[in-house]
Amino acid sequence: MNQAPLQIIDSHTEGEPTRVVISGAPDLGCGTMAEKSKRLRENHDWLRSAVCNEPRGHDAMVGAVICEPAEPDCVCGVIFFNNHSTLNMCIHGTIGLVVTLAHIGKISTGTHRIDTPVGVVVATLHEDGSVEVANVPSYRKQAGVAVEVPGHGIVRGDIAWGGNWFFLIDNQGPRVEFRNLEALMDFTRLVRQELEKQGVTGDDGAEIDHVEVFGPPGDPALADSRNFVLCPGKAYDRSPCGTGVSAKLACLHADGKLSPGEIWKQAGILDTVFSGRVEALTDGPVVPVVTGRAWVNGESSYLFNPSDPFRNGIPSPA
Ligand code: PYC
Repeated sequence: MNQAPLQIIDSHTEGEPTRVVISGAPDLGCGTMAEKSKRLRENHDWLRSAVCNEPRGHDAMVGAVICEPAEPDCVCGVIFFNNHSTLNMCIHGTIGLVVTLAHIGKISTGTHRIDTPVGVVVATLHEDGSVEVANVPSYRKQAGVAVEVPGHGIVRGDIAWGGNWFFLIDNQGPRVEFRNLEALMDFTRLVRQELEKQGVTGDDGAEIDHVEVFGPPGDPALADSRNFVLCPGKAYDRSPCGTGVSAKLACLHADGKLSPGEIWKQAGILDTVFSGRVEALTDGPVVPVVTGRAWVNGESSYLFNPSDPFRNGIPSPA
C-alpha cells in the first residue's frame, strides 16, 4: 500500500526537539484522548517509528500528532510519543506544539486549551514568544523512598506525578554537569532498573519511567537548581523537562518550600531554564505552571517509498 506523505514541522524547546505531524496521520477515531493514544500504540505504531526512529529521527526526538480533541473548547488534541512508545504528557512538546500552531497560523497569542491523554492543559503564547503551560494537577506520592543501587548503595528519592511518573533524587550520584553525561546516564538507568526490580511504582502499579537527578545550578543568578532527566527510550532530556519540573514543584510545595505564585527556576543539563510556579488547589495536588521558549527550525514532507525497507524507521532492538 502506498502511504501518503506526512507533513512535519520541527522545533526545539530549550534544546529538546519536538516533531509535529500536521497532516497525513491516520484517523485515530473517536473517544477520549487516552483511547486515541491506545489506538495509535496498537494499530499505527509505524507513525511513531517513522517520525522518531532513525533514519529520520534519533533518541532525543519527541513526536506529536494533532487530532480532534475530546474535550470542548480545546484548540486541538495531541498525543506525544518517542523512540520507545507513546508518552502520557510532555510539556516541552506542548511548548513546541504551541509555536508550531502559531507558525502555521492556527493560533495567535493568547490562551489555548489543549487536550491530552492525561487531561486538558492550558497554554498561553505570550507576545515575547515564550509559552506558559498550566499542567494537569500534580502531586507527590511518597517522599524519601530508599532503593539499593549496585555500586551506589542506598539512593533516596521522591515519587511524584507531573503528567508522567518521576523518581526525583537530590544531590546523589554523579554531579549534575554536562561533562558527566555518560555517568549520569549509567546511574539513572541503574536506578530505573532497580525501581522496576524492587517493585517501586507510581499509583496503580504504574511504571516510573522518568528518573530525575538534581544538583546545584551552574549560575545561582539564573536558576535555583540544575537537573538531569532520563526519559523512556534510554534518552535524556536536553531541556529541563516540563513534566519533571512539575513533579519537582509538587514536591517543593509538599515540603513547604514553595508557596503558590513563588517562582522556581529549573535549569536542565544544557543550562537552559524553565520557570515554574504552582497554583494551589486545596490540600493535595497543585497545578504547576511552567514557562519556556521554543523555536521552529524545520518544515518537511516525509515520503514513503514502498521499496525503502526503512520507510517506517529502524525498529528499536527488543
Ligand atoms: O518536557 O515534559 C517534558 C518532557 C517529557 C519527556 C521529554 N520532555
